[in-house]
Amino acid sequence: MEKKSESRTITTDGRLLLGVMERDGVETVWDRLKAQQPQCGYCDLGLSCRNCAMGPCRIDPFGEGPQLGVCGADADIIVARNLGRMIAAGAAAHSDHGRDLVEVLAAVARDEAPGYGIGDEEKLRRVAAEYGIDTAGVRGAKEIAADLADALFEEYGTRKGHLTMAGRAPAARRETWKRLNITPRGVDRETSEMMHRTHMGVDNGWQSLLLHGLRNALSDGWGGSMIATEVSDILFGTPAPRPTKVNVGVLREDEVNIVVHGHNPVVSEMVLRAATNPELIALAGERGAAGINVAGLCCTGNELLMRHGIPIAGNHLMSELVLGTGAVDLMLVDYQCIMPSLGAIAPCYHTKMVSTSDKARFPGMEHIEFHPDNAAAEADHLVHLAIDSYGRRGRVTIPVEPVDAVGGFSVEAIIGALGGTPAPLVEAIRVGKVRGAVGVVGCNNPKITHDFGHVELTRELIGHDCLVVDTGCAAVANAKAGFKVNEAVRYAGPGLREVCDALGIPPVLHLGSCVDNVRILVLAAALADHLGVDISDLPLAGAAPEWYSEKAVSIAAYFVASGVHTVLGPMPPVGGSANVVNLLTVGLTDLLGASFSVEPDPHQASLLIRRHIEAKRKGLGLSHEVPQ
Ligand code: BF8
Ligand code: SF4
Repeated sequence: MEKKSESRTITTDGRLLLGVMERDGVETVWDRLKAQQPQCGYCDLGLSCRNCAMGPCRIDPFGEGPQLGVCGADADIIVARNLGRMIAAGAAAHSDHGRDLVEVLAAVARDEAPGYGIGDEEKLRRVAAEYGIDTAGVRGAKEIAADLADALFEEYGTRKGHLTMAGRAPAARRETWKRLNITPRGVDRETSEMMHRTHMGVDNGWQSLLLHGLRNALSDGWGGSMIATEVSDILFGTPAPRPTKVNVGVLREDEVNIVVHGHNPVVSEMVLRAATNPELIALAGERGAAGINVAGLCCTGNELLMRHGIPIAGNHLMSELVLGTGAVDLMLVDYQCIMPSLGAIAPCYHTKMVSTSDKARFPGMEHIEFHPDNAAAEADHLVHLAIDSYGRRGRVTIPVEPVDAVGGFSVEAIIGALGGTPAPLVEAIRVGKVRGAVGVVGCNNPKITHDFGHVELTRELIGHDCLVVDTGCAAVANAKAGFKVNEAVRYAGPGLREVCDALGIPPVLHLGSCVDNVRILVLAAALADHLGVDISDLPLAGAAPEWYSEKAVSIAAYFVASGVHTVLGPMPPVGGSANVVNLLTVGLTDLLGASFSVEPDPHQASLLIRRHIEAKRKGLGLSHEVPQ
């Protein structure tokens, strides 16, 4: 048993809770992965297609069986179409999340969202000015918010020909996009066009399909996700560094525990507010609880962690295991990355499960729909449900103490820590104390030992003087590993250590949720602009060591299209086409100055990344070495 849990996760809380769930006969994601073996080899290579009813079709990778689908599509077309649809789904998820935030902003402007307000008026004015909105002092915040919400809705189907926020990219990058005809035109347009192109009988050029995939991804990175992040900051405040705690040890045995899971901060912000309502705290006290504790999971958790220092109980592969503590009185979900298994596991441990979004239903969960106009009242109701559930607890197992971390590194906070300009970071890179910076991002995937990819890669990178910025489930993994306190400089190489000590920052900076990957784009653009170069000239890289989701494919594609070389852990389903693989891993370098690599071994991935960084240093005329 011990051995099995060790191959499944590197985390102590994960291993101990796997033991609990095994004792209780509860099936988890790892058991289901095993039951699915062998997984379909055609699908794994991207060689199956069910885009129409003449199919489903598959291409024989060994050249003996069919080489064409019924319509005549070959391996290159089928692989490129499948990848295109993954990007479209990922971009749609992020962008639709962004639209939900814009709806709240519009409702706030109309005074139809009780409990919500403008959390960062300075940012509201700054973003509004970017959209050419009159922000003169006499105009009130709500008036400006109304105009900005209109302008942002317009981005989803813009007729301007390009997204406004794409203007944040360095001029050289925008020129490249223009030359390749991949400037993102509208958030919904690119996703819709991808679905069109991949319909039978439309785009059958594997190269043009892949190029449109990049444009679709850019409409996420410099569009939908960027809108999600910016509007979340405007509504709930721009993050600043603050301490927090991580792992399942953040649950409290003597308090009512509410765990918020998903991605959209709209519901969780309101629940957090309700949890501080003195009447509800008093009610919890009457039921014998010492308080009401809100903790996060996945990216909703990251949103609250970034802005309020709310503790986070775990990342993707902890979402089932956390129920095994028997200490989760209410789990509240919004959307994305919520395993439909949760509703079946929860009753084994008394946990009340509630879904909140009209577009995300789950078996075994009560559905209580949140809208801007009813959110404040519903949040109080949910806290009541949690207090009731506390009284039904059985055995509680909280097997570890939480780990300290610091989150909240928005670009504004990072530039603030640098003294208001990127110059000190650029200088540290120039003199070689910091070799470069790497975004370690993305999910967990049960095909990779939980957190191993993130933690080992990050440990190696900071040990070799690369600053790491992270988001999503990677950020939670690195926080659990203890990399996000100032004392973590002990894991850093001497140069990075000196710089972090001088600035008073950890060697791994938590930039937020997955939509917050756009903070990495904005930071990269600021560094490039400061030096007067393109993003692809900088000693930067991205990595998604344990990715699983379609959103991660979109993120990786917009990183590469923005000029950031990106290393994936798990292989995407493209192996069935040598042409597609070659374009993604080699050919894109000529077009974009960046491409993809795939390397599941974190030590090898670190080597690849450091070689790339040293090559970029050389290109900039900086000191460089040959990483071994
Ligand atoms: O958006 S990192 S497993 S939780 S997809 Fe999901 Fe992946 Fe986690 Fe956040 Ni991002
Ligand atoms: Fe088969 Fe072509 Fe239809 Fe795909 S689109 S299922 S390859 S016939």
